[in-house]
Amino acid sequence: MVIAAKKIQFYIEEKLKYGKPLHFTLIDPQTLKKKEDIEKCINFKTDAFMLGGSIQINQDYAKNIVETIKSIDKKIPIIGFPGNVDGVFDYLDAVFFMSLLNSTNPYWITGAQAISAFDIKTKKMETLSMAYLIIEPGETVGFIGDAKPIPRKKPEIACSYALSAQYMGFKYVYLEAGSGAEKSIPPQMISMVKKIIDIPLIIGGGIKTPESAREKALAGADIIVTGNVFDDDPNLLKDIIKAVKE
Ligand code: 1GP
Repeated sequence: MVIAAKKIQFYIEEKLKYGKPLHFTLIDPQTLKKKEDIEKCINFKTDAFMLGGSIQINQDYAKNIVETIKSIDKKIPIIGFPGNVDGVFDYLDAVFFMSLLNSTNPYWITGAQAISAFDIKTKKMETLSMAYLIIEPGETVGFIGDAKPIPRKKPEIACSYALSAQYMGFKYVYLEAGSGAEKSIPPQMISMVKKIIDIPLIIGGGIKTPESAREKALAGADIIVTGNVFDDDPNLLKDIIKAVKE
């Protein structure tokens, strides 16, 4: 039996041992990206790239982005963040094998995963199993994923889902407010979930400022994901990444 080596999982575990949160840059391959902007992210010390999105995925752009990142830095991980079965791009270092646990549609919980599994095996790609939880407002991914978003004021519901995810064997929990969300994940929810689980906690959606990133870090996030900032103002990533790690 051949199982893809857990190199990226090891990379993340080793970095988390330093006791500081990590920053991942999410790139949505809806559009092509400038090499200089990717270079900035790497120079600002983002810890990994995630590649994916919910709609209008362009395979050629995804390939171009992977090649651009690797032409600058061969070692920085590129992890797939598939919004559907077409999101397992070639040449990724690993893929988040995600289950949208609070979807109302089994397709997003186990269906798309079953369809993708053999493709991932053929590609010999490392998988990082992740429970994906949509928190209000949920934005596009909440709509597409038929989610029943967890109310912002009900951190105990997020805790119950996150703990059940750990018991089911997931390696990561991601609390997602949705890309472009006006309101990001509340710090109280982050700290309560962090206290209840032992696996790394990923936070994303609507984090646009260093202050917001810092708030998530202080609340207990292990990995902070920003997406839109890359397209809107890549220079701001310098201060956001600093705020995550200080
Ligand atoms: C979306 O959590 C990510 O999946 C990133 O969200 O684009 O709002 O940073 P933003």
